[in-house]
Amino acid sequence: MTQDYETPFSDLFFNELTVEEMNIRAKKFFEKMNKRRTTRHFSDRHVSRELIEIAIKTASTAPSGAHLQPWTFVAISNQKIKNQIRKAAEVEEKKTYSKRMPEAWTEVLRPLGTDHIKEHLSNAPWIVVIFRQSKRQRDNGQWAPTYYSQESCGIAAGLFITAIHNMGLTTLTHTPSPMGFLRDILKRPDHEHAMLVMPIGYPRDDAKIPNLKRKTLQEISKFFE
Ligand code: IYR
Repeated sequence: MTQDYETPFSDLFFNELTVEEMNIRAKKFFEKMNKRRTTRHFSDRHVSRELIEIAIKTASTAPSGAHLQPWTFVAISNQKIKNQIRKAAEVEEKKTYSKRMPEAWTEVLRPLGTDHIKEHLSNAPWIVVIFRQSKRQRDNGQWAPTYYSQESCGIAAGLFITAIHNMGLTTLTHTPSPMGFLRDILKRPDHEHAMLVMPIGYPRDDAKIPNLKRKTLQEISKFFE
């Protein structure tokens, strides 16, 4: 069924490639993404606001439930605010690591070597916090729900991480728990929920990554042909 609000899926949006070109691009992109790793060791080297803006715009190309785009990206380079966020995150994380995490959780975190010290929050030149909007406001001011906001923001976060990696920088998906303090510090409204904190920058010269292996295709997939 064609509807008058639809525009053609023209070459503005879709360009068919040869099968050969598809294979070349697919492999190249996989190789690029397979080199993405997460480090907690950031340098304080300057990164331009423009690059962060482009990463946010890339993230916001994500599909979302009913196209409500239920996300707000708060980008912080202000050192005082970064310090404030680090301090508040460490207070919560100290309680989480020492009291709130059950053994089944610490068991899987141990090989990653994480702890409550969050130096990446004050060292990295930028921190971007993704807030998920659980409601939307109609033009007349009334409130209404958003749909699949977790999924939508998860997809947007994936695109953000990909954009950062593609531009030659690194980011970390940090999840201080609980995250309520971010709404207070960053003055976001009640219907916005902090979902991920992502420091962005260059890795430090002595940056380390954990010794991890990715699961094989056989382990992660099943095909029915
Ligand atoms: N949120 C804490 C703990 C943590 C939890 C998981 I699951 C990780 O994969 C890594 C860390 C933190 O960000 O340190």
